[in-house]
Amino acid sequence: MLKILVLHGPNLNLLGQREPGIYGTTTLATIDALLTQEATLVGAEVTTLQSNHEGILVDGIHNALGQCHGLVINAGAYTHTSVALRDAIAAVNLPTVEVHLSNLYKREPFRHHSHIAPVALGQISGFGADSYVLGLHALVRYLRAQPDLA
Ligand code: DHK
Repeated sequence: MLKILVLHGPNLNLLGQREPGIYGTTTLATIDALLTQEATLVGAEVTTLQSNHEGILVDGIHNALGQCHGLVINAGAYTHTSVALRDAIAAVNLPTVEVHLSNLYKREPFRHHSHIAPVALGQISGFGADSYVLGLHALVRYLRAQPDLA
């Protein structure tokens, strides 16, 4: 069974009511339920962690070592600021897919740079809640292609 940790960064707990024109109306609980359901369909198990605190997200990444096969992360605004999250992902060396609800490249220039992207397998941005589902599937497909996990 593939085990995946899904991390949600700051302000994503407010999904559903937060700037719905940008982030949509789907709540975080609905996204987590959707991911749990999708994971089951592909023989994976998802654990989720949302925090508004950088250090808690760093701890979550560290705790995934030896427990999870890969990470899906929407680091929220920390995407653009956090060397600590980037270093945590590099340190555990777990395959990681970066996801965003909005299309970062259609938005303000400060959102165009990601500290996570250089340590991620790839990035999915702009498909709303589906970005998470696509990210989960991309990660599972990547992991299944690894000879030791197939
Ligand atoms: C979520 C946030 O909270 C923003 O800070 C990012 C991202 C974009 C998203 O689209 O999911 O800039």
